[in-house]
Amino acid sequence: PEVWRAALRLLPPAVGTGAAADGLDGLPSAGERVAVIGCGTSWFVAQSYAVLRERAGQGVTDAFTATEFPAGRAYDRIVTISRSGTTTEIVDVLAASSSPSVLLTAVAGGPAAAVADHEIVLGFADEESVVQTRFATTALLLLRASALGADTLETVPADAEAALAAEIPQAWIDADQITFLGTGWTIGLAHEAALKMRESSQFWTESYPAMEYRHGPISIAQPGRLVWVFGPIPAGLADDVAATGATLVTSDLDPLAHLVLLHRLAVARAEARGLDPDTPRNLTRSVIL
Ligand code: F1P
Repeated sequence: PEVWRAALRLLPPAVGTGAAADGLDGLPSAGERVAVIGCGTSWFVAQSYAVLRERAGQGVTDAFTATEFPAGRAYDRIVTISRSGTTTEIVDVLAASSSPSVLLTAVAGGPAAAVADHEIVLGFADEESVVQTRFATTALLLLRASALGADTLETVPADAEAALAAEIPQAWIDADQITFLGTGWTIGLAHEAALKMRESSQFWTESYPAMEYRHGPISIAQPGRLVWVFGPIPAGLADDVAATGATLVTSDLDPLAHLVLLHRLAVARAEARGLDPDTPRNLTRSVIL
């Protein structure tokens, strides 16, 4: 929560009420056509930010995983997200693009920064774990504040405190499958939650836009499985889930804080299986080709 508060303090309270603090040069201005690019967790952060920015009326905002960026398409700005600043696909996109670009990273002066026009270093949000939790959520909170205004997000760090203090029900730890759902900007959170569980606890998860759930994925719902929804649940979906016997998980917390609760469940499940949640098998801190 303190890291999130520090991120919010970097921005002026409301959008358009003043210059951002030193070190935040390069964030998009209202009206710009923006591409947001990341890999893995950073791609899901990109997806959430893209929806938030566009729905805040700030301009067309498209998210891509780096290898699928349509190189021929014109954007006013490319926002790249990479904790390590070393991910090869990110470096390749920045090196090939002539659009103004900004990199959000935890580590200054890496190869991605060398080919970006601006670098925003959130070193205070870095973490030792291979699995991204603090950096990714802090980067998203910062980007969210840049689109909506930091004043609208003042209570979010307190919600993270609540998530850190909450009890994790044993039934969640014992569940034999989890499907994560979201709408709008929380779809990225759903994908990120599913990835986090797979990485940290080698556990079977799936994720979808909420209304896609009824178009097939609901087939696997049954007692002993969780359907975890980030943000508002669409009308009728709770009844559909209840009819399957699966357990619905929703929260009054801010959806980003609800993701923190999921981080804690991932750790609990990893520990229950004797795994180290910070160092998943087959995964390194960044993927360099
Ligand atoms: C991207 C990433 C992470 C993943 C793992 C490998 O890293 O795919 O999302 O958890 O650490 O790298 P980055 O570009 O944000 O450094």
